[in-house]
Amino acid sequence: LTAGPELDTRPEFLEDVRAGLCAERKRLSCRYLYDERGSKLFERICEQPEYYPTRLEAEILERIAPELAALFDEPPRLVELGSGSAEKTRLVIEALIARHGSLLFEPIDISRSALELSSQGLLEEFPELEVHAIASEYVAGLHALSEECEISPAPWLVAWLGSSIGNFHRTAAADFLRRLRNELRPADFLLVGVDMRKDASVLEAAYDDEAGVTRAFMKNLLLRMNRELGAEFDPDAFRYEATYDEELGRVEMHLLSERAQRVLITSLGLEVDFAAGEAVHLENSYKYSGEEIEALAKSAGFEVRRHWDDGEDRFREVLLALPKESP
Ligand code: AVI
Repeated sequence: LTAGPELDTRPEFLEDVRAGLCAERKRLSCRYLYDERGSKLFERICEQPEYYPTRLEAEILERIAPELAALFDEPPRLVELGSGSAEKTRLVIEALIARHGSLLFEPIDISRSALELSSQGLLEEFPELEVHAIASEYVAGLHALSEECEISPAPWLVAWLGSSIGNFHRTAAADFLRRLRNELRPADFLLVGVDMRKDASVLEAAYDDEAGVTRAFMKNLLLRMNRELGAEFDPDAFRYEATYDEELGRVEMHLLSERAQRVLITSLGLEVDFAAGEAVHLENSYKYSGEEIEALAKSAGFEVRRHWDDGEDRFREVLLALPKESP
Protein backbone atom coordinates (compact mmCIF):
# COMPACT_ATOMS: atom_id res chain seq x y z
CA LEU A 1 0.00 0.00 0.00
CA THR A 2 1.47 3.30 -1.05
CA ALA A 3 -0.38 6.53 -0.51
CA GLY A 4 0.65 10.16 -0.49
CA PRO A 5 0.18 12.51 2.46
CA GLU A 6 -3.28 13.77 3.46
CA LEU A 7 -3.80 16.81 1.24
CA ASP A 8 -4.09 20.15 3.03
CA THR A 9 -7.45 21.50 1.90
CA ARG A 10 -7.83 24.21 4.55
CA PRO A 11 -6.73 27.24 2.49
CA GLU A 12 -9.16 26.26 -0.26
CA PHE A 13 -11.93 25.59 2.29
CA LEU A 14 -11.45 29.09 3.75
CA GLU A 15 -11.49 30.73 0.35
CA ASP A 16 -14.51 28.77 -0.89
CA VAL A 17 -16.51 29.56 2.26
CA ARG A 18 -15.73 33.26 1.92
CA ALA A 19 -16.60 33.37 -1.79
CA GLY A 20 -19.70 31.18 -1.37
CA LEU A 21 -21.23 33.04 1.58
CA CYS A 22 -20.46 36.48 0.14
CA ALA A 23 -22.09 35.62 -3.20
CA GLU A 24 -25.43 37.09 -4.26
CA ARG A 25 -26.91 33.56 -4.14
CA LYS A 26 -25.17 31.86 -1.26
CA ARG A 27 -23.55 28.48 -1.86
CA LEU A 28 -21.14 26.03 -0.28
CA SER A 29 -19.42 23.26 -2.22
CA CYS A 30 -20.56 19.66 -1.66
CA ARG A 31 -16.87 18.63 -1.55
CA TYR A 32 -16.77 19.92 2.02
CA LEU A 33 -19.60 17.68 3.21
CA TYR A 34 -17.17 14.78 3.60
CA ASP A 35 -15.13 15.40 6.73
CA GLU A 36 -14.83 12.44 9.11
CA ARG A 37 -18.32 12.86 10.56
CA GLY A 38 -19.79 13.71 7.15
CA SER A 39 -18.32 10.56 5.60
CA LYS A 40 -19.85 8.46 8.37
CA LEU A 41 -23.22 10.15 7.88
CA PHE A 42 -22.99 9.50 4.15
CA GLU A 43 -22.44 5.80 4.82
CA ARG A 44 -25.63 5.90 6.90
CA ILE A 45 -27.53 7.70 4.11
CA CYS A 46 -26.65 4.73 1.90
CA GLU A 47 -28.45 2.44 4.37
CA GLN A 48 -31.68 4.46 4.49
CA PRO A 49 -34.68 2.74 2.91
CA GLU A 50 -35.49 5.81 0.75
CA TYR A 51 -31.94 6.12 -0.64
CA TYR A 52 -32.23 3.46 -3.35
CA PRO A 53 -29.05 4.12 -5.47
CA THR A 54 -26.59 2.19 -3.28
CA ARG A 55 -28.82 -0.86 -2.97
CA LEU A 56 -29.73 -0.98 -6.64
CA GLU A 57 -26.13 -0.52 -7.73
CA ALA A 58 -24.96 -3.31 -5.44
CA GLU A 59 -27.62 -5.62 -6.89
CA ILE A 60 -26.59 -4.78 -10.46
CA LEU A 61 -22.88 -5.19 -9.73
CA GLU A 62 -23.42 -8.52 -8.06
CA ARG A 63 -25.30 -9.74 -11.12
CA ILE A 64 -22.89 -8.43 -13.76
CA ALA A 65 -19.53 -8.93 -12.01
CA PRO A 66 -18.80 -12.23 -13.85
CA GLU A 67 -19.53 -10.50 -17.18
CA LEU A 68 -17.19 -7.66 -16.27
CA ALA A 69 -14.46 -10.18 -15.44
CA ALA A 70 -15.04 -11.91 -18.80
CA LEU A 71 -14.34 -8.66 -20.71
CA PHE A 72 -10.64 -9.36 -20.33
CA ASP A 73 -8.48 -12.19 -21.73
CA GLU A 74 -5.64 -11.29 -19.39
CA PRO A 75 -5.83 -10.08 -15.75
CA PRO A 76 -6.84 -6.39 -15.79
CA ARG A 77 -5.93 -3.73 -13.27
CA LEU A 78 -8.97 -2.47 -11.42
CA VAL A 79 -8.85 1.28 -10.78
CA GLU A 80 -11.54 2.92 -8.69
CA LEU A 81 -12.23 6.65 -8.57
CA GLY A 82 -13.40 7.84 -5.14
CA SER A 83 -13.48 4.40 -3.61
CA GLY A 84 -14.68 5.46 -0.13
CA SER A 85 -15.46 2.29 1.81
CA ALA A 86 -15.13 0.19 -1.42
CA GLU A 87 -18.14 -1.81 -0.23
CA LYS A 88 -19.65 -2.35 -3.69
CA THR A 89 -16.25 -2.78 -5.33
CA ARG A 90 -15.80 -5.99 -3.34
CA LEU A 91 -18.30 -7.66 -5.65
CA VAL A 92 -16.22 -6.81 -8.72
CA ILE A 93 -12.94 -7.69 -7.00
CA GLU A 94 -14.28 -11.12 -6.07
CA ALA A 95 -15.35 -11.89 -9.65
CA LEU A 96 -12.08 -10.65 -11.15
CA ILE A 97 -10.06 -12.83 -8.77
CA ALA A 98 -12.31 -15.84 -9.44
CA ARG A 99 -11.68 -15.52 -13.17
CA HIS A 100 -8.09 -14.30 -13.31
CA GLY A 101 -6.53 -15.74 -10.15
CA SER A 102 -5.12 -12.52 -8.72
CA LEU A 103 -5.73 -8.80 -8.99
CA LEU A 104 -4.04 -5.44 -8.69
CA PHE A 105 -6.53 -2.93 -7.27
CA GLU A 106 -5.67 0.76 -7.53
CA PRO A 107 -8.13 2.98 -5.67
CA ILE A 108 -7.77 6.74 -6.11
CA ASP A 109 -9.29 8.97 -3.45
CA ILE A 110 -8.42 12.35 -1.95
CA SER A 111 -8.82 10.92 1.55
CA ARG A 112 -5.72 9.02 2.64
CA SER A 113 -7.45 7.74 5.77
CA ALA A 114 -10.41 6.33 3.79
CA LEU A 115 -7.93 4.59 1.48
CA GLU A 116 -5.99 3.06 4.34
CA LEU A 117 -9.10 1.77 6.05
CA SER A 118 -10.70 0.24 2.97
CA SER A 119 -7.40 -1.20 1.67
CA GLN A 120 -6.67 -2.96 4.95
CA GLY A 121 -10.10 -4.58 4.99
CA LEU A 122 -9.76 -5.76 1.39
CA LEU A 123 -6.27 -7.17 1.92
CA GLU A 124 -7.50 -9.17 4.88
CA GLU A 125 -10.45 -10.49 2.91
CA PHE A 126 -8.65 -11.33 -0.35
CA PRO A 127 -5.16 -12.90 -0.05
CA GLU A 128 -4.83 -12.86 -3.88
CA LEU A 129 -5.23 -9.07 -3.94
CA GLU A 130 -2.49 -6.48 -4.27
CA VAL A 131 -3.52 -2.89 -3.46
CA HIS A 132 -1.77 0.20 -4.73
CA ALA A 133 -3.72 3.10 -3.24
CA ILE A 134 -3.23 6.63 -4.50
CA ALA A 135 -4.20 9.68 -2.43
CA SER A 136 -4.86 12.18 -5.16
CA GLU A 137 -7.42 13.97 -7.30
CA TYR A 138 -8.86 11.54 -9.86
CA VAL A 139 -7.30 12.68 -13.11
CA ALA A 140 -3.87 13.33 -11.57
CA GLY A 141 -3.98 9.85 -10.01
CA LEU A 142 -5.00 8.23 -13.26
CA HIS A 143 -2.28 10.13 -15.07
CA ALA A 144 0.32 8.89 -12.57
CA LEU A 145 -0.92 5.34 -13.20
CA SER A 146 -0.80 5.72 -16.96
CA GLU A 147 2.85 6.77 -16.68
CA GLU A 148 3.53 3.39 -15.07
CA CYS A 149 1.89 1.54 -17.93
CA GLU A 150 5.21 0.97 -19.65
CA ILE A 151 6.06 -1.33 -16.74
CA SER A 152 2.64 -2.97 -16.50
CA PRO A 153 0.65 -2.80 -19.74
CA ALA A 154 -2.35 -4.75 -18.35
CA PRO A 155 -5.72 -3.33 -19.46
CA TRP A 156 -7.71 -1.23 -17.02
CA LEU A 157 -11.19 -1.50 -15.70
CA VAL A 158 -11.78 1.96 -14.24
CA ALA A 159 -14.82 2.08 -11.96
CA TRP A 160 -16.60 5.32 -11.11
CA LEU A 161 -19.54 4.14 -9.06
CA GLY A 162 -22.30 5.51 -6.86
CA SER A 163 -23.66 8.03 -9.39
CA SER A 164 -20.95 10.45 -8.31
CA ILE A 165 -21.14 11.79 -11.85
CA GLY A 166 -24.50 13.25 -10.79
CA ASN A 167 -22.83 15.78 -8.52
CA PHE A 168 -21.23 17.45 -11.55
CA HIS A 169 -23.11 19.92 -13.76
CA ARG A 170 -23.80 18.27 -17.09
CA THR A 171 -21.12 20.23 -18.95
CA ALA A 172 -18.56 19.61 -16.20
CA ALA A 173 -19.38 15.88 -16.32
CA ALA A 174 -18.61 15.87 -20.05
CA ASP A 175 -15.35 17.79 -19.48
CA PHE A 176 -14.33 15.41 -16.74
CA LEU A 177 -15.11 12.31 -18.83
CA ARG A 178 -13.08 13.81 -21.67
CA ARG A 179 -10.10 14.20 -19.35
CA LEU A 180 -10.50 10.58 -18.22
CA ARG A 181 -10.74 9.48 -21.83
CA ASN A 182 -7.36 11.05 -22.55
CA GLU A 183 -5.79 8.75 -19.97
CA LEU A 184 -7.35 5.56 -21.37
CA ARG A 185 -6.10 3.20 -24.09
CA PRO A 186 -8.17 1.19 -26.59
CA ALA A 187 -8.26 -1.98 -24.44
CA ASP A 188 -9.45 -0.14 -21.30
CA PHE A 189 -13.01 0.21 -19.98
CA LEU A 190 -14.68 2.81 -17.79
CA LEU A 191 -17.66 1.63 -15.75
CA VAL A 192 -19.91 4.47 -14.58
CA GLY A 193 -22.85 4.16 -12.17
CA VAL A 194 -25.63 6.55 -13.23
CA ASP A 195 -28.88 7.39 -11.46
CA MET A 196 -31.80 7.66 -13.87
CA ARG A 197 -34.54 10.30 -14.12
CA LYS A 198 -37.62 9.29 -12.21
CA ASP A 199 -40.64 10.58 -10.24
CA ALA A 200 -40.06 13.68 -8.14
CA SER A 201 -41.65 12.00 -5.11
CA VAL A 202 -39.14 9.12 -5.15
CA LEU A 203 -36.21 11.49 -5.60
CA GLU A 204 -37.27 13.98 -2.97
CA ALA A 205 -37.73 11.19 -0.44
CA ALA A 206 -34.31 9.72 -1.32
CA TYR A 207 -32.69 13.08 -0.60
CA ASP A 208 -34.69 13.89 2.54
CA ASP A 209 -35.08 10.62 4.41
CA GLU A 210 -37.59 10.14 7.18
CA ALA A 211 -34.91 9.44 9.79
CA GLY A 212 -33.27 12.80 9.07
CA VAL A 213 -29.83 11.40 8.20
CA THR A 214 -29.48 13.48 5.02
CA ARG A 215 -30.56 16.56 6.98
CA ALA A 216 -27.87 15.84 9.57
CA PHE A 217 -25.32 15.27 6.77
CA MET A 218 -26.06 18.70 5.29
CA LYS A 219 -26.14 20.49 8.65
CA ASN A 220 -22.83 18.87 9.51
CA LEU A 221 -21.24 21.38 7.15
CA LEU A 222 -22.39 24.17 9.49
CA LEU A 223 -20.88 22.25 12.41
CA ARG A 224 -17.70 21.68 10.41
CA MET A 225 -17.36 25.42 9.87
CA ASN A 226 -17.90 25.90 13.60
CA ARG A 227 -15.21 23.32 14.40
CA GLU A 228 -12.64 24.24 11.80
CA LEU A 229 -13.22 27.93 11.07
CA GLY A 230 -14.43 29.17 14.44
CA ALA A 231 -17.86 29.93 12.97
CA GLU A 232 -20.92 30.36 15.18
CA PHE A 233 -23.70 28.68 13.21
CA ASP A 234 -26.73 27.43 15.13
CA PRO A 235 -27.79 24.36 13.11
CA ASP A 236 -31.34 24.65 14.48
CA ALA A 237 -31.64 28.07 12.87
CA PHE A 238 -31.55 26.44 9.40
CA ARG A 239 -33.89 23.96 7.75
CA TYR A 240 -33.01 21.52 5.00
CA GLU A 241 -34.87 21.16 1.70
CA ALA A 242 -34.41 18.86 -1.29
CA THR A 243 -36.39 19.70 -4.43
CA TYR A 244 -36.39 18.02 -7.81
CA ASP A 245 -36.29 20.30 -10.86
CA GLU A 246 -37.82 18.08 -13.52
CA GLU A 247 -36.70 20.24 -16.41
CA LEU A 248 -33.06 20.40 -15.35
CA GLY A 249 -33.27 16.79 -14.15
CA ARG A 250 -31.59 17.50 -10.87
CA VAL A 251 -32.27 17.32 -7.14
CA GLU A 252 -31.23 20.62 -5.55
CA MET A 253 -30.21 20.62 -1.91
CA HIS A 254 -30.37 23.76 0.20
CA LEU A 255 -30.24 24.94 3.79
CA LEU A 256 -32.66 27.81 4.47
CA SER A 257 -32.28 30.35 7.21
CA GLU A 258 -35.26 30.10 9.60
CA ARG A 259 -34.96 33.77 10.50
CA ALA A 260 -32.94 36.91 9.81
CA GLN A 261 -29.58 36.34 11.47
CA ARG A 262 -25.92 37.39 11.44
CA VAL A 263 -23.25 34.68 11.81
CA LEU A 264 -19.62 35.26 12.72
CA ILE A 265 -16.87 33.22 11.03
CA THR A 266 -13.83 33.98 13.17
CA SER A 267 -11.10 32.53 10.93
CA LEU A 268 -12.30 34.69 8.06
CA GLY A 269 -12.91 37.80 10.20
CA LEU A 270 -16.30 37.83 8.53
CA GLU A 271 -19.91 38.34 9.60
CA VAL A 272 -22.50 36.94 7.22
CA ASP A 273 -26.11 38.20 7.12
CA PHE A 274 -28.91 35.79 6.29
CA ALA A 275 -32.43 37.03 5.51
CA ALA A 276 -35.39 34.99 6.78
CA GLY A 277 -35.91 32.17 4.28
CA GLU A 278 -32.62 32.85 2.46
CA ALA A 279 -31.16 29.72 0.88
CA VAL A 280 -27.62 28.35 0.83
CA HIS A 281 -27.10 25.93 -2.04
CA LEU A 282 -25.14 22.83 -1.04
CA GLU A 283 -25.46 20.22 -3.73
CA ASN A 284 -27.04 19.15 -7.01
CA SER A 285 -27.63 15.56 -7.95
CA TYR A 286 -28.27 15.22 -11.68
CA LYS A 287 -30.35 12.38 -13.05
CA TYR A 288 -30.04 11.03 -16.59
CA SER A 289 -32.18 9.55 -19.33
CA GLY A 290 -30.78 6.88 -21.67
CA GLU A 291 -30.50 9.48 -24.44
CA GLU A 292 -28.68 11.89 -22.13
CA ILE A 293 -26.17 9.17 -21.23
CA GLU A 294 -25.53 8.39 -24.92
CA ALA A 295 -25.08 12.09 -25.73
CA LEU A 296 -22.79 12.63 -22.75
CA ALA A 297 -20.60 9.66 -23.68
CA LYS A 298 -20.38 10.79 -27.28
CA SER A 299 -19.55 14.37 -26.42
CA ALA A 300 -16.68 13.10 -24.26
CA GLY A 301 -15.34 10.90 -27.08
CA PHE A 302 -16.56 7.62 -25.59
CA GLU A 303 -18.77 4.88 -26.90
CA VAL A 304 -21.35 3.11 -24.71
CA ARG A 305 -20.32 -0.54 -25.16
CA ARG A 306 -22.98 -1.98 -22.89
CA HIS A 307 -25.28 -1.04 -20.10
CA TRP A 308 -27.13 -2.89 -17.42
CA ASP A 309 -29.97 -1.66 -15.23
CA ASP A 310 -32.00 -2.85 -12.28
CA GLY A 311 -34.92 -4.02 -14.40
CA GLU A 312 -37.01 -0.91 -13.76
CA ASP A 313 -34.59 1.61 -15.25
CA ARG A 314 -33.99 3.31 -11.93
CA PHE A 315 -30.20 2.90 -11.89
CA ARG A 316 -27.76 1.98 -14.64
CA GLU A 317 -24.19 0.74 -14.94
CA VAL A 318 -22.71 2.08 -18.16
CA LEU A 319 -19.63 0.54 -19.76
CA LEU A 320 -17.68 3.10 -21.77
CA ALA A 321 -14.71 2.56 -24.04
CA LEU A 322 -12.88 4.40 -26.79
CA PRO A 323 -14.81 4.17 -30.05
CA LYS A 324 -13.78 1.19 -32.18
CA GLU A 325 -11.83 2.26 -35.29
CA SER A 326 -14.16 2.21 -38.27
CA PRO A 327 -12.87 -0.27 -40.87
C1 AVI B 1 -22.24 11.06 -3.54
N1 AVI B 1 -23.44 11.37 -4.31
C2 AVI B 1 -23.55 10.49 -5.48
C3 AVI B 1 -24.68 11.43 -3.52
C4 AVI B 1 -25.89 11.68 -4.45
O1 AVI B 1 -26.78 10.84 -4.47
O2 AVI B 1 -25.90 12.68 -5.16
C5 AVI B 1 -24.57 12.50 -2.48
C6 AVI B 1 -25.79 12.65 -1.62
N2 AVI B 1 -26.22 13.79 -1.10
C7 AVI B 1 -27.28 13.57 -0.38
N3 AVI B 1 -27.58 12.29 -0.44
C8 AVI B 1 -26.65 11.69 -1.19
